[in-house]
Amino acid sequence: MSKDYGADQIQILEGLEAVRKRPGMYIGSTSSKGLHHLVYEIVDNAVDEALAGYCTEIDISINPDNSITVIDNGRGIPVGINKKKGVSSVEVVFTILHAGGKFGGEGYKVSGGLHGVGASVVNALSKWLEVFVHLDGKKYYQRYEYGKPVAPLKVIGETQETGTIVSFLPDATIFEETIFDFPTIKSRMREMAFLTKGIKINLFDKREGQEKEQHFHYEGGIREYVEYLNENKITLYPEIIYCEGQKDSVYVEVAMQHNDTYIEGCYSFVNNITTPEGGTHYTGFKNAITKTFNTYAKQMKFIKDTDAPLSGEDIREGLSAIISIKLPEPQFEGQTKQKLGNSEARGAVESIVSEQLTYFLEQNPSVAKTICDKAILAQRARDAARKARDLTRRKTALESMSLPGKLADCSDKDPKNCEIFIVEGDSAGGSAKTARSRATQAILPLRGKILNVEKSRLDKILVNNEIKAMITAFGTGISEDFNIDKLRYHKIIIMTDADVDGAHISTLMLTFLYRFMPDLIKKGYVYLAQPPLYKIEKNKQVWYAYTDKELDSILQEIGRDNNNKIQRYKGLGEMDPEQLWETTMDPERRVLLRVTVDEENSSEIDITFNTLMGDNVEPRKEFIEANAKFAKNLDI
Ligand code: TSJ
Repeated sequence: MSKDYGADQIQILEGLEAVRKRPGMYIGSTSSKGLHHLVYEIVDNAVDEALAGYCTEIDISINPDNSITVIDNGRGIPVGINKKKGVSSVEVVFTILHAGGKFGGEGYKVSGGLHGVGASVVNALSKWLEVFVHLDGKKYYQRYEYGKPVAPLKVIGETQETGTIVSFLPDATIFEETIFDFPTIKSRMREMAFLTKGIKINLFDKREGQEKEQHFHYEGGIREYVEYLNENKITLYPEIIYCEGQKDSVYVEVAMQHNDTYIEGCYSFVNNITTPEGGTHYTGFKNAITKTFNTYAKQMKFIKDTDAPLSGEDIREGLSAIISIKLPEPQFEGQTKQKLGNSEARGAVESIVSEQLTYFLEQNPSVAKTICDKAILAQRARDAARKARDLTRRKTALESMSLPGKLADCSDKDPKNCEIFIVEGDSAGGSAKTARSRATQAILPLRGKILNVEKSRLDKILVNNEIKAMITAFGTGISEDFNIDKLRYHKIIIMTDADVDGAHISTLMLTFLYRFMPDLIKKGYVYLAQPPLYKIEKNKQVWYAYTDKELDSILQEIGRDNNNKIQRYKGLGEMDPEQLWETTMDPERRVLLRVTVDEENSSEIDITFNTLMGDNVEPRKEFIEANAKFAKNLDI
């Protein structure tokens, strides 16, 4: 017995050592992303307890020392000695890899999500971790350092409550980033609360000077999630279509509602984990709605038997939907392991949605007609767009589509060296053309506001001159035709005025790029130029300030007196070419923001801007300036 115990201990330590040696294998990365996964991993355990029906409330705190505390009011992690391992079940949870549901004896089983890597990985990657279990009238406590128990679990007092409290401090020698980001945790917790109806999730930031809290509680679950997705949009009907059921041990929940945009916003989850690449459950959903609407539209004679059927895309145009399934042994496939593979999920979702949606359409004929009408319009627009695109495709093939007339191209033909400035307005475009370095900098002036591609159908988009000019200048094609190898410039720089209109135009530009050429953003080719806000002159010397703060510090330095001449730039047009060059375009001196997207959080697109100074300077973390909730800001 004691010999076995010793062998087990060694095995455990080797297991945790493996996690510390190759953290990326267990949590994906040691960047900020991996750091935040630690929190989600612990919260998942508490959510599992809620799914099992024993926990109603979870508190998460970011503590002043940047450690995390998670508290639930569940049953408490079992404290008895695990027969096989010879230590408490609590210690098993925190020291055995992949403990979730698999380890022996006493019918111990994690209920809901048999996913994730478990609390032991968090423990292994923490400088310290403390657990309190409230159970059977007692308070139990144990502490670990670098994954190793300091002492066995012991009773430290009495309590009438039940629940589990876990605190941990990520090991700074393992993570590149150890500061938690409140908005990141906030949006994941909101998502968790939507996906777990009825649960109360309270999030606290207790760090000095940034104290704040958020409370999430949705009795309507994913129905409220869909309301949230459509919050700033015009919906086509007031009802949320909702389907729920279980088949072959797959529990299925779907909620959906159309809005008046042309964008599909369907998000799928398996055991509360997002599946950005979809998979069998999402396929089942798409099959179900395509078949059900076609059957209904034919039956009601909205479309003739001889007409082409409505395509899935036509029906999903403007659809916001959440597909959430729970199943015991999810298999994830694909490069990023984000695509569900279980075939039983397809059948379960397809049959539950088909049956309940058919019933809904029969009960709600006016909603059904609204959706069918919209899908039929979408089908016509798509036909028109296809024709327009076939035309451009043929052009590309035959006459290699000539570059737009307004483009002042650069002479260097190696995309790596080249950049294109998309400039608002002809006059600023003129200055930029004069100012530029001809060899490597191309200028494309655009006139006025560009089309909001989320509010227009593809046929309109593809005949818009501004958009056509960008597509041909970039050289990549769009959507299915997109080919990044044909990109003609490795920097696409959006240059607009530093005012509200300019911000609006940048947003519309980014919307277009994100919807039609998302890889340009994902691969880091898209930038925003940063024209200065102020010019300060004193005794023939000139300074530029890019923010109000910078203006302040410059004035501090040179003294606030009457010899200062301060000019506030209202637009790029106010600068002469030389000024534009030295403040905004010169690779040696300019400030650029690189645009990135947070892909984990697809239902809430986060476009982030990272400041780059000069060309050869590394991104400077302390400079991360703006974090715009992109999807929510489209209607400014
Ligand atoms: F795993 C963990 F330590 F990270 C953790 C677990 C962290 C937090 C905040 C909570 C939990 C947790 C685990 N809360 N509730 C539970 N429940 C159980 O472990 C449990 C309790 C009773 C039974 C039973 O069958 O009686 C089974 C389980 C899995």
